[in-house]
Amino acid sequence: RAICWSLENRKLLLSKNPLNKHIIEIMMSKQTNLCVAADLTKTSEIIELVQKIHSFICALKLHIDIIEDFSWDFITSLQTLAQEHKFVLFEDRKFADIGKTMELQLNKGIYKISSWANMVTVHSVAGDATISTFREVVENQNTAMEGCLLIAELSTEGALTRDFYPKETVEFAKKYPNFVGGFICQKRCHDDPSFLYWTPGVNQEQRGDGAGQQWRSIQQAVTQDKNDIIIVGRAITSAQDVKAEAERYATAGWSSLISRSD
Ligand code: 6AU
Repeated sequence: RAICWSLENRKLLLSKNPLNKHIIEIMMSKQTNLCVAADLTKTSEIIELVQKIHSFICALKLHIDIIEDFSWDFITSLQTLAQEHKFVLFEDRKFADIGKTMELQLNKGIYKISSWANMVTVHSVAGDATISTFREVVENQNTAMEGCLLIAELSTEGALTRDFYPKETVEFAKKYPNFVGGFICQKRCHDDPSFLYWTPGVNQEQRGDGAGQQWRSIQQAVTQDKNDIIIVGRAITSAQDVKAEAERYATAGWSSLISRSD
């Protein structure tokens, strides 16, 4: 039987995974498949950004270690905004070490990521034992963590995430369907509609940043490459009118997603 990729049809399947259940409900109620990458270095800049764009996002992606004035008040403010305006907090930490180190990096240090992030990114390069460590962290009650995304494919020129790599990454994810919500990929890397496919490398105007990043249009990312959620950073955060640009990306992203039949 042909797989039906419409969100309506996938909702039940996606809801088996706690992270995807949370995300799909937000996506459908706010009608957005936009995740904004808030790669800003001051907490006030991030809060100001969120105040402008909250209606248009399903997830806010952070790199907590680039922030120069980190504080717990900042985390509390973000959590309040996330609760009120319905989006998930996504720490793009790209864990890639042995399980024990990953556990410490999730739970300890300055940022105590597992206490506030609903989701994180994990590289598959260290093998699937790291993912089983992740499961233990998620199962701990004192955590905000609902699941993770595995990095199947990077957007940069010359990335080594090619050949067998995305396929083997998918094999790991299949072992932990309750904790792995999906993938960071360039092209949909698996034919299973119970995962979500998140893609960075999206910019409607520019094709590269001169430092290895490769951008393509929303149409390419969603319609041709068949990803579900677009991750957009500088195209929105550096725009003159951030709010209008977030709305433009969200509208174009959503219409590409819902008009896709496969
Ligand atoms: O739109 P940009 O290029 O300003 O930002 C893209 C964001 C950045 C990267 O750290 C991240 O997406 N990213 C990732 C993620 C999400 O894991 C993987 C990747 O292959 N490429 C990429 O740009 O915050």
